[in-house]
Amino acid sequence: MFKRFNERWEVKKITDITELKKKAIDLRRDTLKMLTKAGSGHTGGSLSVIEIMALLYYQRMNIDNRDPRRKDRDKFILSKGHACPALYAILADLDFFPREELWTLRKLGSRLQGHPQLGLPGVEISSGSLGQGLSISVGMALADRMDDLNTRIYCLMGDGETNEGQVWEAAMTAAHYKLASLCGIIDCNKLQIDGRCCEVMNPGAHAKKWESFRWHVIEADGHDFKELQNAFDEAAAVLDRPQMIIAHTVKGKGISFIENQVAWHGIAPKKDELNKAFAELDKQRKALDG
Ligand SMILES: Cc1ncc(C[n+]2csc(CCOP(=O)(O)OP(=O)(O)O)c2C)c(N)n1
Repeated sequence: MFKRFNERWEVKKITDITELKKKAIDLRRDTLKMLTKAGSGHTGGSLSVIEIMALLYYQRMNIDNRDPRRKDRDKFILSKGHACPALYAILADLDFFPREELWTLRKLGSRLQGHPQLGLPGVEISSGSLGQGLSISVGMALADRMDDLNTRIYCLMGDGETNEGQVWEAAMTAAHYKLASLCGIIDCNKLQIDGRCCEVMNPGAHAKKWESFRWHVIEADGHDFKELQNAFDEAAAVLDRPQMIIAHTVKGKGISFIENQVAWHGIAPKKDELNKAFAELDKQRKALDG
């Protein structure tokens, strides 16, 4: 039933960048299909996080689909919970739960709700109320340190999400406790629910802010696997403070008519739009196959 990849951790590792790119295309397909079947959900912000999450899940994290709550696992906190279709696509692909369940997204009684809920294997926290994930991550990093566990905690937030004051309490706490096992990522797609971040509530310069909070800051193209690899390598080498990767992304990445459109924040593709999107993804796949 489970895919076996190495002795210690039951995780499918993909090191080849072309293979990762192919995986990203497959994940976009599943994400879009899920949303279309549900008839609602967050398309733009699910598509912008695909490469970041694919790199973590397929290459970096120690996780175990036979024992999702295993104590010494690395933890991924999807603080921008509305992007959960991307998370579900990955967890199903990694056999944390049956793939058929993907098509129950947002249905009554489904374990795959419009925001992640504890109870679905692989989901670390119930999220959706923005601003809370980093505080929870701080708690997890402190707890794992107390238990002498050599784990990494990854927390993915939206750039709009950083409007929440609680984020900055967590930022201060993580630096105070020198939580070097904590790596935050901001999906910096420059849009949020109803407009451009700089117009709704301008967060200013992300990098300078996190640096002033005594985090190690790294900027990267959030769709470029090589840059992301380098960013996560650099982060892992930091031993005295938390790290923040500011990942520059495009909301709706991969589908021309969804990219950079605020209107696609909280709607799902209709059937004909899904077909158009699939045609674009097929083209991208062919280009990779050479
Ligand atoms: C506490 C809270 N306030 C408001 C919302 C409604 N909301 C859902 S998504 C969103 C925009 C978030 O923007 P961003 O973090 O940039 O996400 P992305 O654009 O990447 O989808 C808002 C305000 C929420 N989920 N939680």
